[in-house]
Amino acid sequence: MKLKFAITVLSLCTLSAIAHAGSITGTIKFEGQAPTMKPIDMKADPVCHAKHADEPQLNEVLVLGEGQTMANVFVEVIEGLPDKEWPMPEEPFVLTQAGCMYSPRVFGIRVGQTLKVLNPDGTIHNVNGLAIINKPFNKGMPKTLEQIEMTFDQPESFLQFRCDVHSWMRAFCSVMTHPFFDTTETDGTFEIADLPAGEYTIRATHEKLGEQTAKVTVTDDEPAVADFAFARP
Ligand SMILES: [Cu+2]
Repeated sequence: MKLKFAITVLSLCTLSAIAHAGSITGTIKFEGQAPTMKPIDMKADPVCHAKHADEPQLNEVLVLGEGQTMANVFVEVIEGLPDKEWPMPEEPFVLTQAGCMYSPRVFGIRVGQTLKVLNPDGTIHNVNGLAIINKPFNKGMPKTLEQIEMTFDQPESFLQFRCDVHSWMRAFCSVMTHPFFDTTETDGTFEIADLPAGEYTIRATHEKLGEQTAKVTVTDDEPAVADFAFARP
């Protein structure tokens, strides 16, 4: 994917009091004139439409915070980890469809971890998983079915979820073999914690603006910082 982008990687950080060792942090920003996100027309389903009566729901392809910080960028370690079994979260990961929008839109889950998908809307959704490496699935969720569960048995990046009832609904799930990943929120920041000291390659991926990688040195006593900037191609 050819992208014109600026990338800044600061491998040293001067913060010491608050950040802890063995971590990578950073901020991700959008550079240039940001496109205006349009409201989503949900009139096709009056239940969805009514849930956003006070304020229209904007398209979430690009979600920016103050200073054009970017939400929904998935950051993960892709090289440098020792080959071992990493501890698994005990809790399932929860994806909701409240207000006829997937939340979170972009997320990571572990191979074998339960994904709980909620339908609190009182309308029908279907969860169409366009898996390429895992087995594709398509599960209907009539309004009486408030919860389903699933797991994934293979790592896969940006497995896309769609709802065929509501064409605007999209989510992207990365199925991971380790816990060293994070998704930015509106403030654009991420933190990958508890990393053993070492040399790593990390990758930041946005659903539309592509991916970037950076090499980062993690030490026991100094957190590393990797900032990324994305722009329109
Ligand atoms: Cu739906």
